[in-house]
Amino acid sequence: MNLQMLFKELQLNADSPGSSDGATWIPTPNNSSISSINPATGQALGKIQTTNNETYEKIIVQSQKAFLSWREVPAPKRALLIRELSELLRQHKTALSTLVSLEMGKSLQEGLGEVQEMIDMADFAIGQARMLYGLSMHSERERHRMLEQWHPLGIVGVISAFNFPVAVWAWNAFLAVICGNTVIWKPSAKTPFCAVAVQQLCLEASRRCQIQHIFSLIVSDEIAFAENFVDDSRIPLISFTGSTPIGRMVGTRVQNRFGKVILELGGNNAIIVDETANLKLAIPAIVFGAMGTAGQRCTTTRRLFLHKNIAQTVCDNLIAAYQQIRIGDPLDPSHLMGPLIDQNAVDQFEQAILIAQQAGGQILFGGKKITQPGFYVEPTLIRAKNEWEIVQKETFAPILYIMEFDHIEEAIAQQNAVPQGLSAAIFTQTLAHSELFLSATGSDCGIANVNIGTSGAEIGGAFGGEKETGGGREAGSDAWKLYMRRQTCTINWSNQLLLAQGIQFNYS
Ligand code: UN1
Repeated sequence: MNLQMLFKELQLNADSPGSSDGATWIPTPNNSSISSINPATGQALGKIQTTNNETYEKIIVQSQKAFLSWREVPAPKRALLIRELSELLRQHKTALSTLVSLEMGKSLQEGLGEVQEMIDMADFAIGQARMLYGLSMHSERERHRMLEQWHPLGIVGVISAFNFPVAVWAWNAFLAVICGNTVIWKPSAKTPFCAVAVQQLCLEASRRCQIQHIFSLIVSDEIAFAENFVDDSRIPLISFTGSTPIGRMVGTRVQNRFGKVILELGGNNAIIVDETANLKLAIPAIVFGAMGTAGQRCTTTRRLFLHKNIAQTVCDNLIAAYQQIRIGDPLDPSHLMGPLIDQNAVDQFEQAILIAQQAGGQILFGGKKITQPGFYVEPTLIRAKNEWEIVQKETFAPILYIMEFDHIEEAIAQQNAVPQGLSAAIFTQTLAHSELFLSATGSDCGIANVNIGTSGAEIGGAFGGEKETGGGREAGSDAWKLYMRRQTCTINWSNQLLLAQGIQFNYS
């Protein structure tokens, strides 16, 4: 598909407005704009007009107003909007996936996977709309009934990262909307065209449902603008995906105004391979986990713990696999790895390699940037030590630190010995090792897998992690509850006022 056809199908142009109130686009041609860069070439794809304060105010007011009636629409009917959107996503899957690969740099297979994740999430949310269950409890007082119910919050602000420029918004937005909220999306300034394309589909779905102002879009790369959004007390929930340092600021600011926050921050995910592991499963899982999305997933495998008896075999197999991986234009299906997002990411990669080498790290494969247009680097394997400062840190690049162990307990302790707690995996054929890893004394991560890598979670489970990963949960299971407020109700249908705990309060 050539660029012109792609832009036509997704209704984009080289100077698109980035502000939409969910009914229409709000052009701000004289405002500043941001350029979207194709990381495979370093060339600009076009410009997006940023949102100014006046437009922001308009969008907030419309979104607040729309919420007042949206909350009264029955949840299964709200799901019809997501159903229309899921039809449009299916129809434009190839085009949107191509745009994701073009603007973000992930392989087309992974771009298709990302849009499929949106479609899966839509199907999940449509069903969930009929299952916003509350509990009923037995009151300690006779002829009393207790129950809890769930109500929508209002505006949900979604701040998403460049690495999953569309799917992570969908995890949040689809649940938020079936729960009766309206959504304002602030995408990464590195992938604004993906957001504009999705917003076009939202506008079309809204037109079909004759509804307005449910999905809004704001675009900016200014810190003051982002701070204003995060501090805005008209937004009861902010869901933020990004780095731990920025997440710490977002979390503190939202908490300061007693808003709710969902944080999905950095990971430092490790795979343990024990002496009984099936290496036919382990090797491809490690390779995909470490270099998929060029190491730019929050679930990327960054550390590898190998039992000393199989360490050499695994390293030899990994080097052989790494040699076969073709790197280049992500839209060429023979390339399994594309570029990093920008020059800064390449600099961070080089810096991390240098620091690891200075600490005594031994490079087994890669370690250099690739000198060609675009932001390409070599996927890298380094023998390292878990306690090194650089290994303790998330570097958003395809660097895998390799460590050895003697005992499984030691491997699990090392796996946990980082500030982050997103995703962990073990490869083993030993039941006791797998059970230990999954027990309360095992992995401390939000996601713990057996004979499956650290990345590539399905939407059906709750996604998120502990410690510096921020504690948020998104997507499946009961994550929907985070987009609603819980109300506990006690109903007295007797003819006397009974106080709880048997308290007597007789004054006549
Ligand atoms: C992210 O990197 O922010 O589990 C999300 C995975 C994907 C989502 C990653 N389903 O790797």
